[in-house]
Amino acid sequence: MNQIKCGNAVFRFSVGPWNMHPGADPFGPPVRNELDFLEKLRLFKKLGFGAVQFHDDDVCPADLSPALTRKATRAMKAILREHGLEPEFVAPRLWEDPRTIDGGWTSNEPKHRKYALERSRRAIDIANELGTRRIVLWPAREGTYVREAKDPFASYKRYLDYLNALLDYDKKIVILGEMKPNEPMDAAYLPTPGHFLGMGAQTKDPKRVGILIESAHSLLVGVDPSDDMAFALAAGKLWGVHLNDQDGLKFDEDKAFGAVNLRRAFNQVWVLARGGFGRKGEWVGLDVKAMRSQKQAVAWKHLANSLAFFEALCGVVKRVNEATVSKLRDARDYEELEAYVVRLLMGARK
Ligand code: XLS
Ligand code: MG
Repeated sequence: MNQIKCGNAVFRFSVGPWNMHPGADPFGPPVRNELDFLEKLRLFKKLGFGAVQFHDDDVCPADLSPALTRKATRAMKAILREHGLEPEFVAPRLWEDPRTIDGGWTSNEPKHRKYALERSRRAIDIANELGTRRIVLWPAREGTYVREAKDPFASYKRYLDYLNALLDYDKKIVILGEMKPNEPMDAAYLPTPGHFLGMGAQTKDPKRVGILIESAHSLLVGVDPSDDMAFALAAGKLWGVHLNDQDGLKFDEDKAFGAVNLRRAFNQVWVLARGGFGRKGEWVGLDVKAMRSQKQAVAWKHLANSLAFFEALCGVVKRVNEATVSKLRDARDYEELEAYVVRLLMGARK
């Protein structure tokens, strides 16, 4: 299960340590113990993952000196090697610190913007030491609760300056924007992958600016995730995915991939397979959370199930007869095309 060949694609899987979490939500405290990090790594390996996604402070606390950060990062690198896992990316976690209450690089407060930039540079140092070029930006608080709180022109300029500053800091890193339209803020600047690529094109090095698409984030915009993925793939910009599922326009649920809408999940796998995802070393990442009601001993099943559903959908993708699809498209018999796909999902062999 470590690798699946499907269509033009080679799928290998990654996961973040926050995907095994103790179940706290805005309305209640943790209900499970935080698992020891090494236990998580053993479990990830056992389930078939090949890489780990990191926030900077998943590697070591954010306030360590540069020397201690380097030491801790080297230790983490050794641990990963021992467990047979690779680092996929590092993402600066800019949304939990008191200095980023009102955002990092779009904060109105200059000293807070400075902190956000310094911490992001440090995340790049960690990525280098760990051995990955990928920096993921999930711009959690780069937006507003009320429109008038920040000057949008100033915010867009700060956004661009920030991206340029990161690209300048290290000429080898690539930036993957993971856009989400809302939550925690009411409205994020650059709510979609298209917005981010639009700004990426204005940076000093557009070829190092790409996209990580999370299924639930597309759904929160009301857009089909497979279309977002195809859009980025067609532009050569899909450098990461966070597969999960989402039941309508609510909070970001991070449900197991395929658990809500199998056909929607199928379309994502089909697009990734046709688009040759993974052939340049991209990882199929999960970003899923166990339900709060899940007991400790089985709070890993959301990961196992997501992988199993993905693998089963690869099986469905392999059974798609492209000639049948073309014929039905040519005849404009979309009812039959829909029925064909639904029958495949219900187990039909052809
Ligand atoms: C939150 C995001 C987050 C990122 C990593 O909605 O999905 O978990 O993937 O910073
Ligand atoms: Mg995510």
